[in-house]
Amino acid sequence: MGFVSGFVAIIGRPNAGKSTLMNSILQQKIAITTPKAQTTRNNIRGILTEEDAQIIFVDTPGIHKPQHQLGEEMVKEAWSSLSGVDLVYFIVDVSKEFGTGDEYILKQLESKHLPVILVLNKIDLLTKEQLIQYLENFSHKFDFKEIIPISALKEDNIDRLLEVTKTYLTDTIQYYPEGQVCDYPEQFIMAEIIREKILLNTRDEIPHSVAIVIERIVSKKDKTIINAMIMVERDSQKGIIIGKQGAMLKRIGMQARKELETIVGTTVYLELFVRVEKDWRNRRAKLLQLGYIQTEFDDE
Ligand SMILES: Nc1nc2c(ncn2[C@@H]2O[C@H](COP(=O)(O)OP(=O)(O)OP(=O)(O)O)[C@@H](O)[C@H]2O)c(=O)[nH]1
Ligand SMILES: [Mg+2]
Repeated sequence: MGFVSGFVAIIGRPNAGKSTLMNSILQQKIAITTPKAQTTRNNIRGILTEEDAQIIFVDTPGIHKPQHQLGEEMVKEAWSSLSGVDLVYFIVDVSKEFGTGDEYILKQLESKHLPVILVLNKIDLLTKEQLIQYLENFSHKFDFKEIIPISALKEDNIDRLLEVTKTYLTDTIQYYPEGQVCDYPEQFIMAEIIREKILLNTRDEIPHSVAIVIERIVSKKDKTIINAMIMVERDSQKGIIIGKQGAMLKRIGMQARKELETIVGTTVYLELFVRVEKDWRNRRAKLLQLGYIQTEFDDE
C-alpha cells in the first residue's frame, strides 16, 4: 500500500478519554486532560505523520446537555468536526454504564452516514469478563464498522487502532508538513496549560467558570514573560482562585510555569491575575473574545 491520508473525528461524552487518546497516539501532550468533565472546549487537530500515512485527528469537546451558551457552542463545535472527515471514533468509557448520553450521540451519528469505529476505552479498569459483558450490551446499538478495545492511558492496543484506521483512508495528499503536530498557535496551548492547572486544583463550579486570556508574551533570549488573565464569573470564585494569602494562585502559577518552561524552552516568568466577568459563559461577546465562537459567520 502506498501513502494514505485522511481525517478522523474523535467523538464521545465528556471524560471518555478523547484527549488522552489523541495524546497517546501522537506521543505528545497536545490537549489538556483532567478527571473533570468538559475539559476540552475547542476542536483540536493533532497530526500524525508516518512513512506510509498522515492522519489528522480532531479531538472535540464532550457531547453533553448544555446548561449555558458556552456549553452550546462546545457541543456545536464537536458536531462540526464531522464535516469532511473520513472516519469517526466513537469513544466510550467502559467503566460507565451505556446511558442516554451515548444513545443520543449514536442517534445523531446515524444521520451522518460516516463509518464509525467504536473505541472501548479504559479497559484497564475492567476484567475480561466484564468487558465481554459490556460488548454484548453495546455492540448491537449501531452498525459499527469495527470495535476496538483500548486503554488510552496505558497505551494499550493503540497500534491496532491505527492499523485499522489506515484501511479507511483513501486520500494521498500530505495535508501538513512533516514535523507539524497540531494546528493551533502557541498562545492557545499556554492558556490551556494554565486552565488545566486550575481544573486540577479546584472543584465544583470553579473549573467550568474559568477562562484564560494571554495578554502579553515577551520573548527574550533566555527568558519569556507571560501575562495571563484568569476570568471567573463571581467575586467568590475570584477569592477561591487567589486563596488564603494568595496561596492557591501561587500553586497554580508554579505548576503552570514548570510546564510552560518545557514548551518554550526558556525560563518563564508567569504573571497571573484574576478578573470577574459576570456570567461570561452566557455572553456572546466574551465567547467570541475567548475563541469559543470562531467567527460571526462560521455556522455552516
Ligand atoms: N484508567 C483509565 N483512565 C483513563 C483512560 N483514558 C483516559 N483516562 C482518564 O479519564 C479522564 C478524562 O480523560 P480526558 O482525556 O480528559 O477525557 P475527554 O474525553 O477528553 O474529556 P472532555 O474533554 O471533558 O470531553 C482523565 O482523568 C484521564 O486520565 C484509560 O484508558 N484508563
Ligand atoms: Mg478532552
